[in-house]
Amino acid sequence: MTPPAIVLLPHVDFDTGTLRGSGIETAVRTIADLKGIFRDARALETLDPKAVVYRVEAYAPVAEGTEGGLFWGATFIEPGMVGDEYFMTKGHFHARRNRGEYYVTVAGEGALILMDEARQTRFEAMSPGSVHYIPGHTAHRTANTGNAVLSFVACWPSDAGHDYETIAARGFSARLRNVAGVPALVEEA
Ligand code: S6P
Ligand code: ZN
Repeated sequence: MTPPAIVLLPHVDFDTGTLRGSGIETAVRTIADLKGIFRDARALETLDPKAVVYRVEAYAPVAEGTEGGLFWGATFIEPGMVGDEYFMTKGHFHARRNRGEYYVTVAGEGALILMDEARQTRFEAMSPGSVHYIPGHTAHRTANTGNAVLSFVACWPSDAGHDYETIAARGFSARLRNVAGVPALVEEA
């Protein structure tokens, strides 16, 4: 009789959020990938285009677009600034607007910036253990406001999809900037 196949389950390191195992896909976003995301284009030009700003490790046990499935991911944002803005993710709405998501912070300090479809923007402080529910119809972006890597894990529906175009075209209505040493949302003019 053939012995049952040994399935190697993915494994999370709870000190760092790192995912290990087969089938984990990694995406890297460098300074060069983030042109147009930060307000200070001159400050961006002074940075090494190849420098990594963030990395995403994702586990997709079902095909993208599958209804009823869930994906798991971990995001790692390096500490750094572009002018007075913190290193941050591109940000997106889910393509299927009503799909929500959970984030749980593993390490570091940061902010989850949320914007609804009426372009009202707010943020939630992220620190180890903080649980963030991102409702549907809400664009989300994370920024590293600390001096060490910010890492968080995420779980979202496999049919959520990602709409980056809306944010690329119009951005968020407010930016998280270092104002007198403190992260603060500043409305776009
Ligand atoms: C996916 C989830 C995260 C982000 C990641 C990077 O729905 O929200 O895994 O993909 O934090 O951000 P972005 O905006 O570049 O996808
Ligand atoms: Zn998302």
